[in-house]
Amino acid sequence: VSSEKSPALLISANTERFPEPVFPIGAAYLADALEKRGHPVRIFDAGLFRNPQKELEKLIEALRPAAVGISLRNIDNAAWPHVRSYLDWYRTIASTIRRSTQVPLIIGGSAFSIFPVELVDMLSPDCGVTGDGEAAVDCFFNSNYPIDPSDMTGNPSNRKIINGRLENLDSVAFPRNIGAIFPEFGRYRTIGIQTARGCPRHCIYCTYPILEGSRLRLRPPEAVAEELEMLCARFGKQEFFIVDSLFNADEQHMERVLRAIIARRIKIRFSCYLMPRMADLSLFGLLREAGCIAVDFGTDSGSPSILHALRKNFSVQDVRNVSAACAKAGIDYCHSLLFGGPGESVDTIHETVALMDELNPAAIIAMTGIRIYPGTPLAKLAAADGLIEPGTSMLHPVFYGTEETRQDLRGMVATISASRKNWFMPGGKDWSSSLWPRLLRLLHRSGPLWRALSPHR
Ligand code: B12
Ligand code: SF4
Repeated sequence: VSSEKSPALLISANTERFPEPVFPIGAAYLADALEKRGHPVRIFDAGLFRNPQKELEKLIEALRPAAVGISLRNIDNAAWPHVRSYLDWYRTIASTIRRSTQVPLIIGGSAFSIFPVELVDMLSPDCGVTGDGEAAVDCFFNSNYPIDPSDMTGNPSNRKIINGRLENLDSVAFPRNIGAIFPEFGRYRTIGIQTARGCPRHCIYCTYPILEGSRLRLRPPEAVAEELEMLCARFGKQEFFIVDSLFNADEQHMERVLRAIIARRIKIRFSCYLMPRMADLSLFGLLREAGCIAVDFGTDSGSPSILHALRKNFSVQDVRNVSAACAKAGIDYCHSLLFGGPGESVDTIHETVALMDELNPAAIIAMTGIRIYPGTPLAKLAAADGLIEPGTSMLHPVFYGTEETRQDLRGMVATISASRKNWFMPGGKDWSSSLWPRLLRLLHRSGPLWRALSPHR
């Protein structure tokens, strides 16, 4: 098959609409890497169609792709107790592709990186890539792609798995011809942008070091600013989400990116995730100057003992300092909380509530029940505590603690939340068919949804 004529088809399988549809940035970066290797690409985003299966069949028929890649972002919504798993849909997509074409099928994405063996077993691709997809694009067009022999042990599914890891991120780029390769690009108002990968911390429940590695790898700040300028000038995009696990994981890098944006005088608005600790609090002013309108702090708890148990590297005083600095800079902020970790009690919940009442942020996103992922310290702890059987698959979501403890916690957090206007519980109801988030988005077009929900507005 001539790859000149037949493109690789990259499918973003994500159809989740809560809190809102997210731009398929993984597929976009991968598309750029494929194009740089001389392979034309077409991106199909299942989340944008009423009947994605039918649209996909039509597209494969019309396009006759030379290879098909599926990007698997979420396994489930991780929101106990209204958990929604997307696995049935992924099976449907994979079988639709297999019925429609004989070309190689490659899978990747964060869901795949967390559960590679299980998803190879379930979806039977020709190959699966964990980590950085850009590092393994050759597997799309080379069936003899050398698979790391260290993986040739145990389950035969391992033999189809490639571990993609870029040494540095200099080659990572947003495709400049995105409008041509992704005709629906115009339908996204907020575009994701990445400035770094990796997290050197080891918070007990977190998958990020598994997904992106423990070494922080930074994109050149100039490349990030240039990309934003290009998206602004060429496509009229003005709203962005910096998808880094923590934009301030390296404060100096964040500062360089912000200064590069400011120097280009680009008129953009963006939001990001920050760790609630900043050595240089004046950076909040710089964030605002560069266009930051909303920050989501991964705070988890207001109890020192829980922060310690979760292995967070900040203190309650740090949380106070960043909240004050954020407010002073005129940036809306929310604190994301995780109730139900090891050691959580009525007292620790009260400590957290007292801190949140004191800070009174624009929004508080409260999750009860921490999802356990394989390879994390929490998985080891849960096994040692007898909460999960050794060898239990966590593909179907498993949450820390007994069902009874979680129900009690949820009751408590629901009562707290009901009497406070800025508290939201994503697991509090099944949002899948709710029109409410969409209506809210129509009324408030800028920034993350929690900002639109905030009573402060
Ligand atoms: C930023 C982010 C958000 C933002 C997104 C904002 C935006 N506008 O983009 C917000 C806050 C909205 C969000 C929401 C949610 N998120 Co989120 N999010 C992330 C985060 C931190 C980064 C995602 C990202 O953009 N990465 C950058 C891109 C470039 O990476 P990537 O997509 O993984 O792609 C790379 C590789 O995976 C690979 N690749 C990707 N596709 C393919 C395809 C092929 C064929 C190949 C070979 C390779 C490949 O190559 C790419 C380039 O290297 C990840 C954690 C993480 N570090 O990955 C969680 C993460 C994806 N989110 C997760 C979850 C659960 C959610 C929510 C369901 C939470 C909730 N209950 O509300 C929602 C779902 C929203 C939706 N509609 O889908 C989970 C998914 C795991 C799971 N349990 O299923 C993750 C992994 C975090 C975690 N807990 O581990 N999220
Ligand atoms: S929770 Fe945040 S700081 Fe902790 S390991 Fe994950 S990404 Fe890093």
